[in-house]
Amino acid sequence: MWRKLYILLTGVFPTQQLGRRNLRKKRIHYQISCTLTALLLLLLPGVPASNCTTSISVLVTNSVTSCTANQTYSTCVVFRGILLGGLRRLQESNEGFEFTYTEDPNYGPFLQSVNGLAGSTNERTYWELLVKNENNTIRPNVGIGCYIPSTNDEIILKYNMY
Ligand code: B12
Repeated sequence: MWRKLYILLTGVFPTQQLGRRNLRKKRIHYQISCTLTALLLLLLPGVPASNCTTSISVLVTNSVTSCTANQTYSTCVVFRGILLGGLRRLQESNEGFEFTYTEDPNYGPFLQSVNGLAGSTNERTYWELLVKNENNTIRPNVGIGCYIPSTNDEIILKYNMY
């Protein structure tokens, strides 16, 4: 069984004398293995996404300058995964969501900018993290590197003042 699987996946026959019939067989196996490899490669990028079981939405809102419209996106995190992972996945999905963060030595990732708009110490602005689930809105007492979303959380990234 392992020998057959090996031949099918690699297209290579273990060292042995091959007659004409076997040579033809080998070619067919090779073609099958090429097709299988191509199929596997096509499926591979989908593998991490299939682990992504906690669906969340992300609302980007601005309470400082009213000129930017609210934007809502969908993303997901893996089982007990952190929000930062979901935000990265969303950014990589090219749906128009971009963010940057800085690394605080004590508290970890600090959300610095969203969609090109950055918080500023001079202007006393920052991106506040809020979470709405079943009509309750909370202000988590941890940042994007520690918050673990629950299914159907609405993550609110609110440009705000302090
Ligand atoms: C002031 C303050 C802020 C200010 C900082 C602005 C500024 N330039 O001063 C603002 C309003 C921006 C802020 C935001 C948040 N904060 Co705050 N903040 C504080 C506070 C009250 C004092 C920090 C301070 O000035 N220390 C003194 C200076 C000299 O030390 P420092 O190391 O340079 O301080 C910097 C860091 O603390 C950093 N910082 C502040 N808050 C946070 C939060 C996170 C997650 C990170 C990575 C860094 C960070 O900003 C400070 C100035 O640069 C502390 C509580 C405390 N008493 O310590 C909470 C505290 C640090 N914040 C906290 C939290 C949770 C947040 C938010 C995630 C709240 C939210 N849900 O939106 C957001 C961060 C969102 C984001 N964009 O990532 C928690 C962090 C706990 C943790 N383990 O993650 C603390 C401990 C309060 C708490 N709830 O217990 N915060």
